Amino acid sequence: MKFAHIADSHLGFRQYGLYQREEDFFDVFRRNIDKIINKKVDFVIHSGDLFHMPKPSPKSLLVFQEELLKLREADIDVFAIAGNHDTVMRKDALPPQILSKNLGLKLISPKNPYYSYEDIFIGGFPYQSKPYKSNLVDAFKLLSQEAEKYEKRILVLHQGIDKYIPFAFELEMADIPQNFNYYACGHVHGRIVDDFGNGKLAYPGSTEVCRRNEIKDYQKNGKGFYMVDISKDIPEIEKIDVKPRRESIIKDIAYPNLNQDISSLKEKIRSLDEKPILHLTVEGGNFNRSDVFEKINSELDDLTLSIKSDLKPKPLIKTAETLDLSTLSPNKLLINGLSEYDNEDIDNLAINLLDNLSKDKIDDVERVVERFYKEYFD
Ligand SMILES: [Mn+2]
Repeated sequence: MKFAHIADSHLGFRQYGLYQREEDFFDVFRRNIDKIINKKVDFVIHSGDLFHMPKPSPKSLLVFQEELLKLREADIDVFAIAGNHDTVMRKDALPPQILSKNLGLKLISPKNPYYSYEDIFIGGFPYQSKPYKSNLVDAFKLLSQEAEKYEKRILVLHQGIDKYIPFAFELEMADIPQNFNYYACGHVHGRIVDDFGNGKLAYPGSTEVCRRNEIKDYQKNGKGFYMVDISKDIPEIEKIDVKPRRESIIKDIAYPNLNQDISSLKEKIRSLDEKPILHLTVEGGNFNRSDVFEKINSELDDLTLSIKSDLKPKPLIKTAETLDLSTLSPNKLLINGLSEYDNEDIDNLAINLLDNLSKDKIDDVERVVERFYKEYFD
């Protein structure tokens, strides 16, 4: 008895506002499903964040519908729970997965917290934020009790657990019932397999790279899904890799090597099938930011989908002796401290915040921050 465990496909995520990235997420999802069908599994568990948004675009819904129909054609059942991305945080709100119920999707929800597949219990609870942890703990009592009636038991979750993300968890290890054979988790985008309870606790990770800080795990552990043989005493987990079609490259360049490193990057990029996303850091020299920015872009822009550059020239460190003490003011000190951004808007933001905060004008602060955020990130 084998099943595929997949999570965090984030269909509809248009990273950096680029439609090619949205297509990348669709593409890798389709290839994961093809491989799942190829592996002739009995069923699939999707552990949440199937969609990137609780109100997915018609295209995202369509892509999922097509893949679900392929699985149905192959006689493979699909069980799913909602993650934080595909949940509207409102009582009794329905996740978009519900639209696929009539196509056979088995949605694990507060209304239907568990299913059985032959002698296997498959139960769980959708994502709960930390203040609502008691919902989970209550559900665990019921699930753990019901699961006892089955030979094999799977708990499906979309949560952060303290052991794996110590700064942003909702659940602690001690909250999780011990009597399951497999804990099919989603939410952490890296790949994790651990011993827990009567078996294994696993995060298959996201199917694409959603953030820069996931690149390291991707390079080390790959991306894809897990194929689990639950018939063994301890579930056997096979890591199946499905490579995203586009590479993400992180390169730290010491300024004196700029030319040399750019040519070796060019060479590397020419060997790739798709234009990569490039994360460049240049530091270690007294250089002019806009010159380096221009150089990088003129050399690499055509070869890449997107370049994220972080240019850090050596700061001109001022000692107390060289500082003109007569002109010292809080605003000047603030701007001095922000010199590495070299951005007047950021200087103004800081001065504005300092001014309003020191007068306790919280409403004004909120307005200022909101306006700044809108201009820069919307
Ligand atoms: Mn996610």
